[in-house]
Amino acid sequence: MAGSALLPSGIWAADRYEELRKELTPLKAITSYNNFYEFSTKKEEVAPLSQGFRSSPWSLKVGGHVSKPATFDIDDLRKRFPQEERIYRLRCVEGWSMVVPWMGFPLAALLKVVEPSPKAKYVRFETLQDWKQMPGQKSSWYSWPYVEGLRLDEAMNDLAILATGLYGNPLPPQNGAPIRLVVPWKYGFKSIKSIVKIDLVGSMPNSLWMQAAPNEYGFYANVNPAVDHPRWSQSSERRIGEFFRRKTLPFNGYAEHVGHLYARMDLRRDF
Ligand SMILES: Nc1nc2c(c(=O)[nH]1)N[C@H]1C(S)=C(S)[C@@H](COP(=O)(O)O)O[C@H]1N2
Ligand SMILES: [Mo]
Repeated sequence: MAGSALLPSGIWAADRYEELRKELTPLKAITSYNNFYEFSTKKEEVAPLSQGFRSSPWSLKVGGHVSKPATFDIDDLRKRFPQEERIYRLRCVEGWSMVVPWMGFPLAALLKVVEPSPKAKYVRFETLQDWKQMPGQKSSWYSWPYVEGLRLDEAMNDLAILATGLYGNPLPPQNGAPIRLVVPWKYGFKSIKSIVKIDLVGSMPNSLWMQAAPNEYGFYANVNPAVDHPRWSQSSERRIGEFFRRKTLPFNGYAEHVGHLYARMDLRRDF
């Protein structure tokens, strides 16, 4: 992979990249402690239950308010968009965190190819629906398929990527093979896995978590130590592999890159 040769340019270098590299969570932990409710709500069950998942062939349909809707084959996507390494903090809304070396490309690069029209205000993402492969989807507790969304300007921010790998190898099923979103300044649930469809839409998408518990999981879900979850504090987190809790950073440490997106918003109300 090209990751290490490509010394992160622009905002990367500024983001204490080499320091984060020293904090990497081991591959073993990243691939065995997973939230992926389509397989199981128990983190340790996800990896074993997902091993036979068919992530090839795979196509990703991009449409909605765009001038050039298209369906991409995953191998074409990998060839068309240069894969970069991006080491990001991942903060789950449940209060734990990791540091993950993703491989992927900016979501903005894909969106530019399909050319969003002026009506496009939000981006809506959808995970595969196939209960034969994903036993968790037999549960009617959640409204499948898993849906997530971003405002268009958030989606165009260079930090938002579509990841296709981690630690230099293709994504394993439990981490969202073959392609998933990674939005490092938001709680982990926004980073939707195993995406089959992306639509540019005019109004705010209704995500699976907003439908499940609107008072607990808002659309924005920016990591914010000052706004507690109704059932627990968000001021600190447990980094997997560490003993002491550490302070949670505003926007998960990415405030200088994304803070401007929310300048005129009340982050307590729009959580
Ligand atoms: N389709 C789908 N995407 C998902 C989830 C899920 O259950 N289904 N869980 C989310 C949550 S809560 C987190 S914390 C991250 C976990 O990603 P990881 O297992 O790669 O660490 O994936 C997110 N993406
Ligand atoms: Mo999460």
